[in-house]
Amino acid sequence: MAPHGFLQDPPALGNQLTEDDFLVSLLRRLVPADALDDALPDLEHFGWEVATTIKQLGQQAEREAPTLQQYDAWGARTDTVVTSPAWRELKAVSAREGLVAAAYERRHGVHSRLLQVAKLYCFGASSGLFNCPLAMTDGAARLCELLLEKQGQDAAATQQQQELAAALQDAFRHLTSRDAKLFWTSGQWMTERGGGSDVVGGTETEALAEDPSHTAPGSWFRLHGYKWFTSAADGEISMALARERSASGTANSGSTGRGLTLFLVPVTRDADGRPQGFEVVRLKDKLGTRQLPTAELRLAGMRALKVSPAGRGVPAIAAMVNITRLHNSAAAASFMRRITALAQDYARRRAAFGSLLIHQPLAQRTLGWLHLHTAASLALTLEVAHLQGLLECGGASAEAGHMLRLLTPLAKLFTAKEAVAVVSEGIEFFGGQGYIEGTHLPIILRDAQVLPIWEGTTSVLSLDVLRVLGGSPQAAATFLRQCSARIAAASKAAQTAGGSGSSGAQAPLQQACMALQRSLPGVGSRLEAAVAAPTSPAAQVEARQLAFALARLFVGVLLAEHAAWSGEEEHTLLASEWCQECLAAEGAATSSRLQAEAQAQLHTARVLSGAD
Ligand code: UCC
Ligand code: FAD
Repeated sequence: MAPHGFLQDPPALGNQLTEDDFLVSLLRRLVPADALDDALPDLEHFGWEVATTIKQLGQQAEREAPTLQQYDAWGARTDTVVTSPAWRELKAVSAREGLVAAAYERRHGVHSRLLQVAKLYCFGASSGLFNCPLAMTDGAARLCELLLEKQGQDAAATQQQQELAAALQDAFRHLTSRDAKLFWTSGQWMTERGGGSDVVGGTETEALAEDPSHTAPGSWFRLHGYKWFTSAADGEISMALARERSASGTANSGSTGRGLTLFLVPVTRDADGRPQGFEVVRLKDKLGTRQLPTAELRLAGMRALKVSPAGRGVPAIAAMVNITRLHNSAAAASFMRRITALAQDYARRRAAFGSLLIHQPLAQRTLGWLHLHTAASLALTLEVAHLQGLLECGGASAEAGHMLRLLTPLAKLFTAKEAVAVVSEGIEFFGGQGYIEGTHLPIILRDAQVLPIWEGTTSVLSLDVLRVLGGSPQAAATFLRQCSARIAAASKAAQTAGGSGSSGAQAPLQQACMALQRSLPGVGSRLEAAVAAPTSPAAQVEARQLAFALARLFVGVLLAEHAAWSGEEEHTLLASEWCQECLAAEGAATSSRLQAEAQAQLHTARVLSGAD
């Protein structure tokens, strides 16, 4: 007998690939059979590792949070970031499993990125947040790759350009290595005390050329400033933004006169372990992500290699940020999947009012809701990964390029918010146990809460969506055309199947397609208003609603498309439930109604926010 006469079976975690039917089904549709057959054994093996040994490492890394030893026993400043052995082992595992490398080896051509993201999705919730340094490492690798491609086109390279190419090649080789001894992680130093959203306005760090006659990309600079948030403070390199200045103090900030420049920064220490050109001022005391060493750094003449033209740092680092935003989406879906899988298992072990939760209608509905919202985020994330893979292998049409640019911020902002809501609901499913540290459930909630904040907050990314719509007249039209064509194709497939799918449940899919179709004019009106005046106060006050409307519609399209392909009842129900729950309001939106609403909203926002 248990000590107090009661012992609850804890939830168990199975293979994170094979038990995730929706993931496997999506992969079967998106990846050709030969490539998938080749990739599946590795994914299946990994699916088990993340449920067992890797999960334990992740939990250990949280228990043994990093610390900062600023001085040695003799009083010398060392600023050593002490990490858990588990954290270091997670780095080695990441290298061996090719969690960054796979995207660049391109073993599966255009599908390599998608398969890598699927693996990251399996890894995320077990990774002890090591997926954060991996995101930045992957972003830095992509940046190096793009910069090298640009360099390669220049036949008459100067000596500086050749040196730059050599440094980028060296970094790329380490960032994408499968050898744990060679593998490097990268930081991403953007945020300063003055602001992380408006990076240009907030950056005070200055870059001074070592040799004033050499300031072109490929030249060495010294950085002086203060980076307010630097995660993965134990990385070997970082990509950093700074304001370039000449020795006389004049700014060199490109044509806009306010631009930043991008630098590759080797993070080095001397033989006694003392940091070279920087100090770790402190580690942040955070709500979550406690496994992750997030530091404040003082840069005091740190050596840095200029990698972008003067003043073009933000557009240059955008290539990195777009990859880290994709990782953020994968992490969000991963947290959602983890809490859902655990809740589904727990429902078979926990009884209330005389029967197991799994047999009770309202508990079933809650589990269904968790599953639906997880599936939605996964489908959207894999769509972005698919497009990113096309782009990286030169197979992206102009249309795919527009979709990728629009869907990357949409997926990040949408999945991050979903993760917080889904994980919170999932925690509640466990009752009081969900609130108890030893269950390892609270970690998921506190870690999920960072997803909408870093890599661009929800509001900032909604404004980025406006930037995309305003910057390219084709973006909105492409989005609507894609939705319309894909809904029509799904509807046609559902008609053709005529109820002959495995379950004979095509009527709900037809209804879902009709609901999607009905919502198009409303979303179209929202888009029209945004494109007409993307920087207006009215567009800004509506930006989040627009972004979520676009994301919800597109998720509906993806779920309908998948259901039409598979013909399975479960997928049809996902599509129809999504459309019922999430699209109801869109059909009614007309241009004049939206205009009136935006004006009213501006007034309401001013009054209720206390701004008036
Ligand atoms: O948070 C961070 C690390 C956390 C740890 C890693 C977690 C990874 C996930 C792990 C999962 C567990 S690092 C800090 C991240 N910070 C941000 O993301 C900054 C958020 N703020 C923005 O995104 C803003 O919108 C800014 C900084 C981009 C605004 O800057 P500007 O200079 O005011 O913006 P402009 O003038 O509108 O844009 C400058 C140029 C334009 O191109 P040009 O000059 O050619 O017209 C834009 O089109 O940059 C271009 N641009 C982009 N291009 C801006 N954003 C993008 C983009 N996303 N893609 C392509
Ligand atoms: P602010 O920019 O001051 O924003 C404050 C609020 O204003 C936000 O809610 C924002 O949405 C809102 N806002 C801003 N502009 C507008 C607008 N135009 N309209 C409406 N609302 C607006 N940064 C790095 O560079 N490297 C890292 O490694 C890193 N690691 C991090 C790790 C953790 C755990 C955390 C929490 C943050 C990390 N960050 C890192 C910083 C992160 O990217 C920023 O916190 C984030 O980008 C927001 O910047 P901020 O904190 O300065 O907020």
